[in-house]
Amino acid sequence: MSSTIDSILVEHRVFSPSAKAVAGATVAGMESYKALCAEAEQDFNGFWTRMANEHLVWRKPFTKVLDESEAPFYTWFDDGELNVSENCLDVHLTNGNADKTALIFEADDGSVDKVTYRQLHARVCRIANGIKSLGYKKGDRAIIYLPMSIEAIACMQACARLGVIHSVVFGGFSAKSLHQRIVDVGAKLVITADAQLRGGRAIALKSAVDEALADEGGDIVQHVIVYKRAGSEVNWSGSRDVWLHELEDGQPDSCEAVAVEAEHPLFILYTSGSTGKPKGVQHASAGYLLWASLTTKWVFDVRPDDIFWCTADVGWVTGHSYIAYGTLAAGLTQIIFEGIPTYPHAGRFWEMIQRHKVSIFYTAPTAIRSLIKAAQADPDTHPQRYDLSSLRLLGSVGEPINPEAWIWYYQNVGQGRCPIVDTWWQTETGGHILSPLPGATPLKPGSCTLPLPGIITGVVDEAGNDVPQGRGGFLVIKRPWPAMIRTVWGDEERYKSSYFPTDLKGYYLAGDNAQRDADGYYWIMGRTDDVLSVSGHRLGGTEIESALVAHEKVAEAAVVGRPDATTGEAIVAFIMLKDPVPDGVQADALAKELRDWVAKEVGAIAKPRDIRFGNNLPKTRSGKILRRLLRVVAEGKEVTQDVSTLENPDVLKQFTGVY
Ligand code: 6R9
Repeated sequence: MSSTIDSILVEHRVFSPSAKAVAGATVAGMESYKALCAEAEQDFNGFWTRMANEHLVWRKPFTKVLDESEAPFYTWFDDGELNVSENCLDVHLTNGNADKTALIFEADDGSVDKVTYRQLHARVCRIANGIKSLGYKKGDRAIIYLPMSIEAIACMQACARLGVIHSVVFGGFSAKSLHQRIVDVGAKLVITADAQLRGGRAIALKSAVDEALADEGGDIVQHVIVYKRAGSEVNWSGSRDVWLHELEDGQPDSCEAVAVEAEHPLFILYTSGSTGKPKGVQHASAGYLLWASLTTKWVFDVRPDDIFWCTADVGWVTGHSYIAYGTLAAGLTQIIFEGIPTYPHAGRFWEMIQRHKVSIFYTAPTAIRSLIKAAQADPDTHPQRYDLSSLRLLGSVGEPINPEAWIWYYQNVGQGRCPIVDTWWQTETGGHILSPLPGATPLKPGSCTLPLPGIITGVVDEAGNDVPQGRGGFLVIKRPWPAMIRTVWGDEERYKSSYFPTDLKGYYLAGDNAQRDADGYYWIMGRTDDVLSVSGHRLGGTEIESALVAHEKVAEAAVVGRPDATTGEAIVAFIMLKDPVPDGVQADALAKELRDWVAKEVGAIAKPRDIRFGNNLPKTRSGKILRRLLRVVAEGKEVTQDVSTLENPDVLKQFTGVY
């Protein structure tokens, strides 16, 4: 991380919002921002009551706001009832948005399909009726394993309409990971596609589902709904498998939305934690939707004619809050992109912004960095070759954006005209937590600036005391907020120990290191645990280690991140083999075998970039692997730290070969 921090310190420019950005903004000027913060501080429950009444449609009004009696199991608006899908779709049938385009889908091959809010509503209703006809109802769990498509969003919304709790699994995860999630969540229904199309290739999805269901415990699944996307061949189980188009066929265009309690789980999304298997982050209906739609309106400063493009996949939380829920509730027109940024050429993003006249573009630093590299290699893919005059606002999410990338993004994509909102948040927070407001906050490249109104954050030491400005510490959220994680699905102890450790004054522990500057601005300095951020994707080092150790030739493994100019971090695996250490061709072959193994066990996104073999791993006398030393070795640097705690200091010398 040190290279990132060093470069942060050399960029001192501050970019204040232009008069144009302030004019007509949802939150216009710092005074308006401060007034909202003050309102929340003076009357916390009153502030959230006002927001929940102004931004949500309730079936049954709430009388309770925040209930802290079972802390840290907080509830919000507990006695109220609503339906999330009704708030995202039905509201637009009567507010003038019915014939507004909701989704513009651009396929991998460039073909385009559009639906209006009225059409999307009808589609969601037909799918919901189909799901209902199979016998699923409120409280059942469904796994969604679909490519980026109108169908993926419609299926999420259809579940929400019925109170069926969904858990979306990113298409890049393997059958094994899928199986783990199906069993953990107790899913009776799986919704998938025959295959997904990316970069001109069809990648099978249905066969991964078949494989997952064949494993122990997979037989709890009663139905697999299959969206025919690629026309690929699939194996078919007559009693279990149903084509989506046949299920929808003949279903009515309307479907009564089921009113659910505010705290009814809307979805469970698995994310990597510091230890063991992924955690099922459980979100509630009302509080989550309130914050997803409120942050959409504030942070993206939504205007009626905006064309919004978030490049995330619905398999991640960003795709939940800012594609499937908050942005629909806010009535935006959105781009849904099936493909990848480099196909058929690395100018694809800029070409799409030009083609669809995108006004708000929200992406990850890793994408920006890889497109900078591509533009240097091939000037035809440089954003300046495209007409990007429709852009008004840029966003960044997923990992720290280094000032160099920030400035490039600002100058070349935003043409010096568009504010950049660097949004810090997590799967667990449900929506943005630290972020500038484009019509108010002066920007400092590399900083995600300040907490949003109603959010009380801090940087503290091990005892929960605020650290002085300029000093690093744990990023915490001091007061509950409506979109916070409610629990880890099926594991209340893990929820408590991961996020509310004793000694921390009851604060929510984010797992990131941060520091604040003299203006109170937050600078994120990376994770405090072994969670890796690879191309903006959150992966658990422990998960990858367990996968490696499960291979017959591996005795022990340690996985660390090495800073990478493009992907943020690259995965480096240190492997202790059962047999003597190979070299040359044999080592190359074994490294390939292990990479393929990880792809099968966890997913292709988790493949180690570098593999280093040795006869032992550096350990303390009590047997703990010293990953901080391996990080130094992974960077190709010499270890200058104190190695006196090492049982055998010479152990570090053996990892010379990189495969
Ligand atoms: C939304 C999302 C969460 C972790 C988080 C932090 C990192 C996210 C960031 C950022 C610096 C930003 N992170 N946004 N770091 N600046 N703007 O990414 O959720 O996948 O759960 O990851 O990502 O380390 O703790 P998730």
